[in-house]
Amino acid sequence: MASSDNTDILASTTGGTYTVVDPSPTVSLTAPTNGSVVSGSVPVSATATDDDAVTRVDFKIDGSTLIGSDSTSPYSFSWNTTSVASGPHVLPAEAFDTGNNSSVFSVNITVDNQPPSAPSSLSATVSSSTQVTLNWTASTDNVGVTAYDVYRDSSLIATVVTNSYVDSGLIAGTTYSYFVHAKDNQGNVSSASNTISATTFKRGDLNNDGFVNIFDLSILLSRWRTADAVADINGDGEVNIFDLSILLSNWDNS
Ligand SMILES: [Ca+2]
Ligand SMILES: [Ca+2]
Ligand SMILES: [Ca+2]
Ligand SMILES: [Ca+2]
Repeated sequence: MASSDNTDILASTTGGTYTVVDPSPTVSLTAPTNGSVVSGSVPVSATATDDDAVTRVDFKIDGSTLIGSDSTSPYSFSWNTTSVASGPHVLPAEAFDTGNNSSVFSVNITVDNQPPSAPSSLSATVSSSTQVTLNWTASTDNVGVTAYDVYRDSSLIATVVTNSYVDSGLIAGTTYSYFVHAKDNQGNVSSASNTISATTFKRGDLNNDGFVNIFDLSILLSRWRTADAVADINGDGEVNIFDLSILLSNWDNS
């Protein structure tokens, strides 16, 4: 005969041999949640109850290495996840009662303290006096790349999710340098890509040969009254007298 409650046995029996069962605690991990990705220092927290008293809750990563223990509710501690390798882990919370009976509640988590690989093969294509198009080879990550930070002359100018960016509104005939960093969902940042420089076209230098001359005038006239982006120097949507005026005012005699 077994009972789940010591008091019941004493009250209702008069003799014989009995096995007294001391119920184990109930325990639940409230943070981190099952399936979550964690990095850096994270709060670990459990709730536990017992018919008598919970004496402590132990946290053992992958069931082997004790990473924390708390004897008072809320059963919690701050865990520095860099103590384990990035990747999937099992995080159990084991609650003990005064009789040293225990129960375990585990969650599966992924630790990600590993930054993405650096973006590579960053290239810059100048398409006008005001615009540079950047392309690079995508980074990889142990969990996933979520964004790229684009820097112009060492200042962050954009955060994009694809591996290309069009930098517009630039100044004609000016050299800019660019590099890119990749980020994952945990904010781990890769090292920088290669640095690439690009010089926007001189204003009116439509064929980008370094001079504003008859060749550019020829291009402009051949695209007269169209919306051609290269010949529309002032960007008003049409190749017209204003663009001709700009071209002539930048005319190179050399
Ligand atoms: Ca108990
Ligand atoms: Ca990562
Ligand atoms: Ca030219
Ligand atoms: Ca125009």
